[in-house]
Amino acid sequence: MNENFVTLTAEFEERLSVFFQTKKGYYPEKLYQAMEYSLFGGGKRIRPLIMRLSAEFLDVSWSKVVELGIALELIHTYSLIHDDLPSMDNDDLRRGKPTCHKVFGEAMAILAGDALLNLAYETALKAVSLDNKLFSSALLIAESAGACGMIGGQAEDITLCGADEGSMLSMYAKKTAALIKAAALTPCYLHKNEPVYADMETFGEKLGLLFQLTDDLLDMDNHSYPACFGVEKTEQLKNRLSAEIFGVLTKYGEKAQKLAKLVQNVAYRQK
Ligand code: GRG
Repeated sequence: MNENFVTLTAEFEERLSVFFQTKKGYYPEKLYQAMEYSLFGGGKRIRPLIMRLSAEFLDVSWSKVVELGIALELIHTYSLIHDDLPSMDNDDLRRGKPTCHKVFGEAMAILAGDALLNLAYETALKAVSLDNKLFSSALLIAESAGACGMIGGQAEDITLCGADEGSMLSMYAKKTAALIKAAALTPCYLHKNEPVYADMETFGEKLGLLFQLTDDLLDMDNHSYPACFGVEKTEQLKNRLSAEIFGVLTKYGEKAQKLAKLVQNVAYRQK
C-alpha cells in the first residue's frame, strides 16, 4: 500500500485503540475481550481510510468526522462476527485466525456483535450531540447499515439462488457497497458545494462494487460473481468500473490524486 495510506491507517488504528480502551472496566470482561478480539484482529481499515481521503478531498477536517469513522468500523466489525456464525457462513477462520465464536462461543460472539453495533450508535449520537451538522451523515450510516443497505444485502444473499447478473450486482451494491459509499459520502454534508455529492455517490458506489469483485477474485467461492459469470467477465466489469470512477475523478485534476491512488489500491490489492 501507498506509504501515506499506511501512515493514515496506523494513525486511525491508534485512535481506535485509545477509544476502545476507555471502555475497559465498564463492560463485562469476557464481552470486552470478544469485542476487542475482532476489532483488533487485523482489519485493513479501508472504510475509515476512504472517509478520511474523501474528507481531505472536500476540505473537511478529519477531526470533525473521525467519530463517524470509528462508528463505521464498529459496524463493519459486528457484521463480520455475525457473518461468520454457524447460522450464517459458519466460518472457522477470519483474517487467518479463529473466528470470534470459535474462541468465545456462539452466544458471546452474538453479544459482541450486538455490543459493537450499539457502541457505534452511541458514538455517532455523541458526535451529533456535539455538532448537529453531523446529523445527516450519521443518519446515512444508519441507513446504509440497515435493511435497505448491508443487512438487506445479506438477506438477499442468503435467499439468492441461481441469480441473474442484475440481481447479484444489486445484492453486492447493498451488502458491500452501501457502507463503502457511506464512508465516501459522510464528509459531504459538511461541505458547501452540493454538486460534488453526486460525484462522490458515484465514486463510493462503484468503488464498493470494485472492492467486492476484487475480494471475490482473491477468495473464489461458489456463489460469487466470478464463480457464476467467469473470471474474464469479472475482470472486464472491474475495468469498466475503474474507468467510470476515473471518469468522475478526472474533472477534479490533482485534487483527486489520492482518491485515484486509493482506487488502484483497491483494484489491485493482494489480500
Ligand atoms: C451479518 C449483519 C450481517 C451482515 C453481513 C458485510 C457482510 C454482511 C458480511 C461480511 C462478509 C462479506 C464477505 C462481506 C462482503 C464485504 C467484504 C468483502 C467484507 C470484508 O471487508 P474487509 O476486507 O475486511 O474490509 P477487513 O478484514 O479488512 O476488516
